[in-house]
Amino acid sequence: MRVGILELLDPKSLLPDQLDMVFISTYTQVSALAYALSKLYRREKTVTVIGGPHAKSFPVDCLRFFDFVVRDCDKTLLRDLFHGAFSRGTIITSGRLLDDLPSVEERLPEIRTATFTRGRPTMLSNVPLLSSVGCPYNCDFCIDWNNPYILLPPEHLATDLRYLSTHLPGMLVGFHDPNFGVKFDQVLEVMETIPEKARNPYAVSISLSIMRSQHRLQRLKNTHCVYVGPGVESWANYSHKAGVGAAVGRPKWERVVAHFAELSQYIPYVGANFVLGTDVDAGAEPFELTQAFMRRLPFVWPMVFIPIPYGGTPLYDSYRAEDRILKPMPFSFYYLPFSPGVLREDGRPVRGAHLDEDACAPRVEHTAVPAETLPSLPHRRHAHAARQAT
Ligand code: B12
Ligand code: SF4
Repeated sequence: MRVGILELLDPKSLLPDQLDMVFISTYTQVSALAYALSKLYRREKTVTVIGGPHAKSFPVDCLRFFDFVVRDCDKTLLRDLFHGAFSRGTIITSGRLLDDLPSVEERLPEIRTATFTRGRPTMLSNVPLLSSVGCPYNCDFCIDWNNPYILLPPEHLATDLRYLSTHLPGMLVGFHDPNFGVKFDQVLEVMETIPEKARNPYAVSISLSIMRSQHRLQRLKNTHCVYVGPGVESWANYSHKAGVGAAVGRPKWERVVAHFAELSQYIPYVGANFVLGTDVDAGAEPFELTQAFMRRLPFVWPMVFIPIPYGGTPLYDSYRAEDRILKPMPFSFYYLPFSPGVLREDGRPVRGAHLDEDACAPRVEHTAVPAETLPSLPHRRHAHAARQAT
């Protein structure tokens, strides 16, 4: 099969034959491939289980193709699943937030397969780590909007960092925390226990509000942070996470630009995430400010996302309530256009995208089969507010 520019093997040939049970994790964009694989396996009487972002967003849709759909998961749930505790055709969840993961040492075989080439690390090899789950902010497009921030046991992070510094020195660590360093001092104190020269470089997704002082930026630099990717999102909203209080429009732009310029003095690679096309964006200003940002800060890598209403988010619930979601459209059409940050102008490469104002029209052409509405976990914040709107 052909995926992008890579010629890949038939994915089914990557696993042994005659399996009893197959587990598949996917995000929504490529869920069609996961569905197709499940169909193939079920023909052979293999039991299929789906988990991960797509299963969380659209569990009912997944049931069309899978025997089991898993939302929150842990060892106990898997043990129960293996022992036949659940009936086929159900959505199951542990009801517990993840609070522990296998260590890097335990995951090493998977890390090798995922990121080494011919058994050896390369320049691009990296190790995913998690120091926390959840986030204190509540951006309406985000799956973490109502998941509270929970720091995973710091001693586990310390063990992993020590292991990495001795067994995989110099390898990039990619933190998968939705919002790294909310408990900044606690996380950084752990990182500072590793001798300075032995610290692995690391990359994080982190809010501007967390990187609010030069002291914090210096600590990120000293612990060998090489990439930060904060979300600016929209010029007309999401300002608290950008550390600019209630400022929007040009005043937000001024402060955010100054902050990014400061970041780049401490962190070698800086990205900026934008969400363009929510209802708060109107007229030419969002495009002009985004373009001005790109031109002012050519060393910041801009990523412009079109908002996607994933199931389980307030964005999805409100669009659905307003009948703005087209039900028959397949999931794969959710994702275009996806705007790159570098375009050409008059034949010359420039930083700055010419974004089409019509892309902001208040109209969503994204599919969806209704998301199922399992009761929220009791500890989740604001859990029912948006759902009540439907
Ligand atoms: C880190 C991260 C990334 C990283 C790493 C991605 C990677 N390939 O590993 C980067 C920055 C590269 C990235 C890119 C993208 N991401 Co991302 N990312 C995340 C983030 C912040 C954390 C994911 C994570 O590692 N969590 C830790 C794990 C342990 O937790 P979990 O995934 O919730 O898993 C739990 C359950 O789902 C279950 N589970 C998970 N997998 C499985 C599998 C099985 C079989 C079972 C039974 C259970 C199970 O067990 C866990 C414990 O309960 C999430 C937001 C979030 N908080 O989930 C977004 C998120 C997953 N990303 C998202 C998206 C859309 C993308 C992109 C498609 C964006 C784009 N357009 O390019 C790309 C995809 C790139 C790719 N090829 O994977 C969406 C997915 C929504 C959806 N329904 O599809 C999310 C949810 C963010 C959002 N918008 O709300 N992402
Ligand atoms: S700050 Fe980031 S992780 Fe937190 S709710 Fe907003 S988008 Fe999600």
